[in-house]
Amino acid sequence: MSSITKIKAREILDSRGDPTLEVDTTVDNNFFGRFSVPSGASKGKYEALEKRDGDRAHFEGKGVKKLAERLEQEIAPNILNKDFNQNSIDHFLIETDATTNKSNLGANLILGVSMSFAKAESSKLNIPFYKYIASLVGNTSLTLPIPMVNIINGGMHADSGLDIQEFMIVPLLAKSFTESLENCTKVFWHLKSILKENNLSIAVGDEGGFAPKLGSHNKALDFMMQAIEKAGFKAGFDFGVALDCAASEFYNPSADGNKYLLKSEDGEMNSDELSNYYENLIKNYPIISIEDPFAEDDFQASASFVKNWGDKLMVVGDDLFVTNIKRLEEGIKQKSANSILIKLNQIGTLSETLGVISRAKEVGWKTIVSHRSGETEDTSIAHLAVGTGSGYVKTGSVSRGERTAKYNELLRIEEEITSDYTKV
Ligand code: 2PG
Ligand code: MG
Repeated sequence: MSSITKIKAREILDSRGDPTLEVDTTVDNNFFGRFSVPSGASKGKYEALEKRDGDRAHFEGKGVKKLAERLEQEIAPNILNKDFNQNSIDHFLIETDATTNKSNLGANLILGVSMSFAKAESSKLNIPFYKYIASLVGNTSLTLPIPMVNIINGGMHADSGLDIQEFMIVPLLAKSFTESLENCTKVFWHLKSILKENNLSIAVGDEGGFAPKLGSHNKALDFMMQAIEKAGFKAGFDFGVALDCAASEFYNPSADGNKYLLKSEDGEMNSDELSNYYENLIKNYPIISIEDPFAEDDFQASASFVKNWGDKLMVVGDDLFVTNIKRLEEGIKQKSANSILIKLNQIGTLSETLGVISRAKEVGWKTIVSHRSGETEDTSIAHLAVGTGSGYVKTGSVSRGERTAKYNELLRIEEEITSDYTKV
């Protein structure tokens, strides 16, 4: 147990220039932890609530200054100089909030305390943060994750006009994380040259991938295939492709008839047609993973997709599960996925996040630790991926400092870890 001796909260900026909360926690007077909270753009409707001040005069209502004050003035006095461990601080926060979606205190406030406490604890134990996380879940095999590198941005993350939100490359044969990252970077460079040669924009979107106006998903995938080959690799052998469809963003529940409206494909589809559309992509490109292929309420459509494709692909639930154990249990029951995306701020505490990872692993699902599209320089998710032995990490492209911060931290961690870089 550790005594929380100081809590300080402040408003900082995230990578979109939106205000976000940063929390500093000191335990036993000497040991310091800091965490800054990320923020999504394509948020799942079942995520825990991210609280903002709503004061139009300050950051047009998006500020978190009052939230920081509330933490210091109202919540901290009930925490200071009391003994906690990770479980008890997280439970204290959950009970104080007393809502199902953390709408009283805000998932951002709660996560700020939960994670800064965790980091202070690892400092007290004088161990790297990934080892602290490993100790919480009893994980003895520390492994570096395979990166899913988002080289073309669409959906809510760019104005490229592509409905699919993320086009990612996944290195399949590299022998280390370091080698994985180098190989992905080469493909990214070649994609840049190819776009330039075709007089297309090389400006990047929110997650650091290129965001040219390509007009169709096939075009995006064709350019990716070319970039992989030009970088000296074989598509489908050295590299696979992962897509995040984030389908809730192009699903319109009030549309008459077909509710999936894919602007870049000029198509209105029902879930069967959308499934056929994906099938076509899978047959033509080396797709190894598809995230949120259907809307966040459609456990059923995802389940049929898993039935058809689950033995060949990772079918990943993000908005579908929102790192929430109840939704995960529903997904396990209905077999609506075989993999889960993990985002700390979707649920709000480290303990709940670790519970979800453990449960997913227990049923043999793959886990992907993920950033948000609005990020900070914080590198904690690199440690979360290693400490939990999650097979994959998704933290954007190999550009934009808030994205490379996580990859660079994984390079540093790899220097300390001797275990094999194996495929999970
Ligand atoms: C996603 C995420 C991260 P956002 O949908 O997987 O890439 O996006 O943070 O905008 O929800
Ligand atoms: Mg997603």
